[in-house]
Amino acid sequence: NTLEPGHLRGQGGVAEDDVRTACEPEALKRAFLDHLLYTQGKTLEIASHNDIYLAVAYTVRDRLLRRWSHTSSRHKRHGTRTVAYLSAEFLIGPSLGNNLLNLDITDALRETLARLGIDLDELVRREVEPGLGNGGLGRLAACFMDSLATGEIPAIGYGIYYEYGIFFQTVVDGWQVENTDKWLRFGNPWAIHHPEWGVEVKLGGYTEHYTDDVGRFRVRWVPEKTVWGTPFDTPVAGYKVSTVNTLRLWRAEATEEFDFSVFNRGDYLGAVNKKVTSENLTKVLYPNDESHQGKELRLEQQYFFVACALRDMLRILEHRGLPVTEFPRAFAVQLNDTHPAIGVAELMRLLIDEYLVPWEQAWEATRATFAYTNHTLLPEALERWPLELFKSVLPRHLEIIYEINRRFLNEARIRFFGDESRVFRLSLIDESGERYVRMAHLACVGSHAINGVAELHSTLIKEQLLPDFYAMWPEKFDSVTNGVTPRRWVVLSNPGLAALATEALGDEHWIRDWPRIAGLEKHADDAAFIERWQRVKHTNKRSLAALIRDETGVVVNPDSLFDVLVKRIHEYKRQHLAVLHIVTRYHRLKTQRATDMVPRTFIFGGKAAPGYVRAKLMIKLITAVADVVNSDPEVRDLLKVVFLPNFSVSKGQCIYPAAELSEQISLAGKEASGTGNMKFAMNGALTIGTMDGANIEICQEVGAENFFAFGMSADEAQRLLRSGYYPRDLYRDDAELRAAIDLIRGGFFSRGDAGLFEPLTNDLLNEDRYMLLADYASYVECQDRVDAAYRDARQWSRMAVLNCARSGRFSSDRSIAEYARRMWHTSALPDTGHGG
Ligand code: B1H
Repeated sequence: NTLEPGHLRGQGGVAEDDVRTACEPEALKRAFLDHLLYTQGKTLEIASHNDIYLAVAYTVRDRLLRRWSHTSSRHKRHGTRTVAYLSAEFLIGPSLGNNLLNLDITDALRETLARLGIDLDELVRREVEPGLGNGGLGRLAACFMDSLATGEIPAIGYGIYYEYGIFFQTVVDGWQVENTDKWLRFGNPWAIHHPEWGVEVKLGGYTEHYTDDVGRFRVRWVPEKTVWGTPFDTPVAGYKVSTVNTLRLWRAEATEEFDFSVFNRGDYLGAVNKKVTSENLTKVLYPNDESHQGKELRLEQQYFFVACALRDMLRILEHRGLPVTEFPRAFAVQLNDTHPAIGVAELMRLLIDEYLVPWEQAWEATRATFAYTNHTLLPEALERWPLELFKSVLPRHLEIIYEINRRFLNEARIRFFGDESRVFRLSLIDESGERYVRMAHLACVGSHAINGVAELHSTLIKEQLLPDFYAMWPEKFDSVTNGVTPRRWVVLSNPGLAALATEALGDEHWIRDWPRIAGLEKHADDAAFIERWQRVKHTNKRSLAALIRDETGVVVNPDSLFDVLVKRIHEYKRQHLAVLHIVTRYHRLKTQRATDMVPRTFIFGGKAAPGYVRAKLMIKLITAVADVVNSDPEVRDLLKVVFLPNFSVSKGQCIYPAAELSEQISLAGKEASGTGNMKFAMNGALTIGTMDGANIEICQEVGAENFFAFGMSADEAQRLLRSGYYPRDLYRDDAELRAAIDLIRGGFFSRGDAGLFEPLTNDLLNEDRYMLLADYASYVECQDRVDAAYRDARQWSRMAVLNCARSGRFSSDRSIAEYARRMWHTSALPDTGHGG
């Protein structure tokens, strides 16, 4: 980082800030009142909360746009390589607080608005967030956008402007109920629609092969339909730098208002219907985290946004006066999982069919352009499209994939002489039964780099997921451990900790250079510092307790240990293992009068995919146990269980800073990385976790003595599975485990309905794919050690400080620096303030 923090003088101003975008209190006031009147058409007297919010947001946006236009012209002038981050999900969270922070105008605006009787913090708290992602993968893309801008790396995020984001979760009688997330209802002030950059996207139909006038062999794709894609641009500001990058999300529309041939036949409704069908394309985000559904609309969504993105990059290239052959030097395209992997075939199609580039040259350019990040090893999440479906949506792409495959397999046959079974396994087409296109294989052959998202995950990719590709191209495989942005996850979420860090470290450099947080380590034994640390944590716990009371009616004790498990609900993440532990505690309380137990509050949150029956039953189990435990007078304050509905970015911002124990209890080998684990550690929670994903690296960094590790390693789990795993034996031999399972399946938590949780308990006894029972004893024993450690408040806080101080590696700034250097070959393009 060569930049002086705050090199933008005065409250976040760029040198050329004009009257309109100046950041002094007077200018902010003028701008706000102008927007209120001239954009919203209201005076302060009659303005609604939303009018005020929008006028404030527009005031902030003007300042972003000013910097954004400077950034664009600087990028154009220097013609440096731009990162195009392709992702079906961007879970950016609320924008106002983040933009104020990065522009460094929070205090000025707060003061200005206060004088008008407006509470800025209330506007920030009440902002609706766009839920354009499912979980970790989408949130990672958002953290990366923040780090790219902060690192001043030219970048555009490309994705989909879903009209409905991830569903809104409520809990009724203990069951998850989904409600549509109409996030655009009151307008989205951050995005600017650019219909003039619209592109036409073809879908379906067939291909025609012909020879053109000059005797060249050509292919024409005759589509069944076309849709029109237009971008919505959201400026993404870096932290206290002048760079503002772009998040460009595409919405589908009908190509023409009416299909006139149908219209003229008098079928007015049919014509309108066609328009509606086109618009369905970007209507809704698929809510199935980590489970692939071979739905036609989903494939269309993926192709749609990728086609729009690549067309857009070609437009930019042309605008810069560069020939198409310069594409790989102008853009580094990162595939966030296989959801945009069709881009490999689409770029080939554009180059060979539309720009008439010879195949070999096009292929070289394509491979130099793309890099692929894998995010999961779960077989049910790996994307494969039935061949017939694929052909009906993308007939030309299937031909191109066949040709890529033909050439690739010839190369493989030479490399693996005589090994036809390996060639069969490598193929882009799965022919073991019904035929499928394997998207991970397409992404692999079409990319120059492939990475996993944590060290263990990357190793397993090489050894188990793609061993044949690894044997062929070992040099392509890499590992980049995930990270999260300390701006949102510490500075915005935990202002108390931020103030303490700045004071202890003497400056704010840690905000852009997170490893400097290591400086807190030398205060870990300072009694005065520890006391302040504890006060911050306690304040955060009280705010979370208030939120819990407001949302669930449950009153929790802020002096109890806050033990938190928030993430998507999935069997491999094993929320039900946490329930087994809670039931064990309850059983101990009832049978042993264990009065010396450390009072704990177990806080759960997370959404289940609407069609994932088992996951929904897991929510019901959590809430059923909560109901019984919370209303048992004998339990008093020793045990409380809450399920906080609708876990989201905003909820996370309240939860992570208040947590003391972070539950990361997936079966080792199943969680690719995890990123929540990092947010907890940064905020000074200790982790109880398995040796899975990035937990392993967190444990390494913070030290095993400051981490509660339990359970089998990935190796041990696989060996046990291979040697024969009999969960029922474990049940038979462990009295506490038996008691816990028996309470659940006996109907104790379901008013005597013994059948309710049987799908869960039967599975645990008979198959237990995620080996909860194998890790149960180790988990419970580890939780007893947690109790013992928590009794010494001073020592606990010391460990908490060390967790935070040693989390330096888990900033997304570090992840982005690794991608930039090793995959993208891009570097920062900072504003030198001399007109570049
Ligand atoms: C992750 C997904 C995912 N891995 C399919 N895979 C989806 C797959 O809608 N879909 O079809 C949506 C999401 N998400 C997560 O990525 C991993 O489970 C985490 O371990 C990891 O931290 C995160 C970011 O790398």
